[in-house]
Amino acid sequence: MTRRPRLLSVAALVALQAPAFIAAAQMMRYDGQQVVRIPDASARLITQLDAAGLDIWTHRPTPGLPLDVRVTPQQKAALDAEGIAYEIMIEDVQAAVDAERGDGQNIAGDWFSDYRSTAEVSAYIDQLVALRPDIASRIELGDSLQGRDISGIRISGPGNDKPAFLINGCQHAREWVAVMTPMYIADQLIRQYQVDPEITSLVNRVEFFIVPIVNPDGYEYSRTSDRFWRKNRRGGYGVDLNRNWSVGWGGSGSSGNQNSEIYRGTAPFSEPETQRLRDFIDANPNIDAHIDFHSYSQLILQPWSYTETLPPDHAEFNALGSDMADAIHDVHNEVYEHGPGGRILYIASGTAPDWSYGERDAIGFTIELRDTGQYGFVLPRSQIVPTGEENLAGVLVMAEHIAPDIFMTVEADALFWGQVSDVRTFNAPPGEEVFFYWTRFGEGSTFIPGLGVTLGLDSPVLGGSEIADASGLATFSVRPPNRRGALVIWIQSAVAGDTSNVLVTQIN
Ligand code: 0X9
Ligand code: ZN
Repeated sequence: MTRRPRLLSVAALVALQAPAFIAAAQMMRYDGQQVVRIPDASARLITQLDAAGLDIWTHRPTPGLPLDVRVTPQQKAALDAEGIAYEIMIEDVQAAVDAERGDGQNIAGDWFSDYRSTAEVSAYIDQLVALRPDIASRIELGDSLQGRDISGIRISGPGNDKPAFLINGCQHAREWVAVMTPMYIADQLIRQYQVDPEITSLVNRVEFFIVPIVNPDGYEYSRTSDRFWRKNRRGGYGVDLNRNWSVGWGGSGSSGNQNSEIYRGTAPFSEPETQRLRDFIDANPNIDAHIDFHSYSQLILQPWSYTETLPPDHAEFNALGSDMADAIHDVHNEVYEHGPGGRILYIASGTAPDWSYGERDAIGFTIELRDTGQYGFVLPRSQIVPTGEENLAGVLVMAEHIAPDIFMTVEADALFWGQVSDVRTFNAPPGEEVFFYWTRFGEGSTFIPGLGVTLGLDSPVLGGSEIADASGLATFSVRPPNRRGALVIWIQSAVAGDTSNVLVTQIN
């Protein structure tokens, strides 16, 4: 028996390409199509499939890692004829699309029970701002190619000069859960502010910028015409926005062919959408962290994407990636692998996070959201909230990383009943008024509206305030009142926007 060479004829595949049938409603249909997973696709086969215009859903040329591709019955027969082994991931693509859309009506009630249009996302941003105008405002990055607004939301508690965190979604049109996840994060940062102590503290310490839809033209096209559209709408063929950034632009894992799903465009930043996001990052040089959300595969991709070479900060990124994966796993037991994108996924040149890291020295990660291929891009609506919940946990870990908690420390001399002793606060902002609190009760959480901070104390008593000196030291005189009550007291100091550690000390 002779073994056929595993080389697919590009001509055969192109000839077999069946133009998708356009229904009366102008929504493309995928009757008879399937998504198959080729377990060990070679880099060469992937290039051939891409050149033949096949719709590669996720590509992993590393031996042993799977490649998912959407095929017509004819294309599947061509794979069979070439002896290429595969497993069927989605039996009936049209049925999956129909199930995702339900009866075409939005489910009433919770906003996160269904995928939302650009207009609905925009209106919800306004609703969130209206809930908390003290910490939230709308941001506008400018227009897309077809003149749609690229909008977002800024969320931060009182105070200035904070590290900023940019979270964006939907460079790729068909990755719908990558719109809903940034929106879920925005929703929770606002609704849990002054409710959840960790979120309160992080919103006080970090300036969050959330831009859910970088590619509104492609997203609307995916919603109304072709569910599996990926790129922007340049010339009808489209440019892959995540191949249009300047770091590594033109390298491998991108294509100069307009019909390729990874077409890089004519030059770095040839597209208005990438220009808008780049200009926004340039206008906010305090951006220290950036997550670019995509789907699917459940991956936390650290730099670099354009090369397998490890970045100078690899150890830091790897530790952070691991902590994020753990935090995500703790929520719903979902596994997200982490590692450098160019190593654990595939080389992709001209991506957004490589630019934020390479050109702006921010921590630039890509997160591939749910799932691992059962539904792929057509993730059931019931998974929107769980995906948001687990990724909020990952985002909080990255936020902690750029804004380490507690820059102030509080110390006390030995305290005696009825006797004056000193309490000192270090590392306070020079010239700022520092407030000193104490309580007799164990750790809890109490929000102090005037300062915008959450203390780790139950029923705190304001003990006094001092102006920090040039070295950041503030000294308070304390006299524990009487001998009754607790033998220990809890002490904490605070300035606008931040607090010290909680000191638990005994009264002698
Ligand atoms: O190819 C992309 O742009 C991203 N994957 S997706 O399936 N959502 O299109 C991943 C880019 C991140 N980096 C690397 N692949 N190295
Ligand atoms: Zn993507």
